[in-house]
Amino acid sequence: MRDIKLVEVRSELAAGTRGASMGIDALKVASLDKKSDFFTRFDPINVKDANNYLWRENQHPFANYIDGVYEVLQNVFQTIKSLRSQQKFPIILAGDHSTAAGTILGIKAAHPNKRLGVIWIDAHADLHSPYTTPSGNMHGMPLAICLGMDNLEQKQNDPLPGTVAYWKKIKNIGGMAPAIRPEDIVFIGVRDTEQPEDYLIERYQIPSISVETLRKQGVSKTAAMALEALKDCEQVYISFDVDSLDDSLSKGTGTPVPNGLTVEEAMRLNKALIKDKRVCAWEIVEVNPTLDTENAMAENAFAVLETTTHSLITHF
Ligand code: HAR
Ligand code: MN
Ligand code: MN
Ligand code: MN
Repeated sequence: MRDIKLVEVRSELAAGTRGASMGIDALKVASLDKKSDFFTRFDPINVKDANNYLWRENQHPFANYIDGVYEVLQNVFQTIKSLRSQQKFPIILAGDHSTAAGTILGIKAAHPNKRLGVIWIDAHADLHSPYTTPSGNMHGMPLAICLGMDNLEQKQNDPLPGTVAYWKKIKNIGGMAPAIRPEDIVFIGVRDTEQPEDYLIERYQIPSISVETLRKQGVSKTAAMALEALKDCEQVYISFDVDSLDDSLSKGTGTPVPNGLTVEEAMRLNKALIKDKRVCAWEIVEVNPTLDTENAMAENAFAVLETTTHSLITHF
């Protein structure tokens, strides 16, 4: 039996559009509309956000609100490190995707000697640093944080010294950077990247399974391939960004992208992946109900959340 702990992080600062902090509540509304008892089964932990920073001026071009994001990531880190030390299985509901860095660093800190693999289901690669970001939005940076990679070869920006100081502190949360190696990442559904990210994917040969390939070879084979690519890892974390879904199904997210997964594909994929005994945490992010119509995004995301959790409960 897996000892599941639901973790709620109303993160918001790292997205470019306001509203992702309300994503968790939109998931709860979706569960009510579906008459699901999902949320009655868990007593969630609430991780403290730092959304008050939004009423101040952003001091950090090229890493917006990095001072606040640093606080949130530290909070997520502490929570996940503690849960993993107690062998609990965190299911994390978060706003913006920057929180995934706190999750990864926390998993690693609880078991520093276990090699950690990451399955990143997203339209985006989230490999930017303040030196390469096209937007300054830190939800495009969590994997660079965990890899400890600035990608200076592809430098586009000159972040302020104060920003660089925070960036160093963020990469060093937990004090054991880097938490993951590039060869221990697998991308699924990534289809909207910038040149500096393409450079890293190419240079480190990070496997990236496209929606087209997934469809051609089927979901089961894709799941098996992803897990096989991480065969040297003793623990695996799965990050599900809802913009991996097709833009027709994900209007209620900050950065929808065409040619994505169907809800059915996402459900079957996560269901299959989570049956691997090395998987130790699962995260869903980036639902933004302020951009949505009739809560459609949250309903799609909730279907994935419920199915994946059910698969975890029934398999173990
Ligand atoms: N790569 C772009 C940027 O850094 C867009 C990435 C942000 N979107 C996300 N992350 N939701 O997956 O601005
Ligand atoms: Mn993302
Ligand atoms: Mn994304
Ligand atoms: Mn490998």
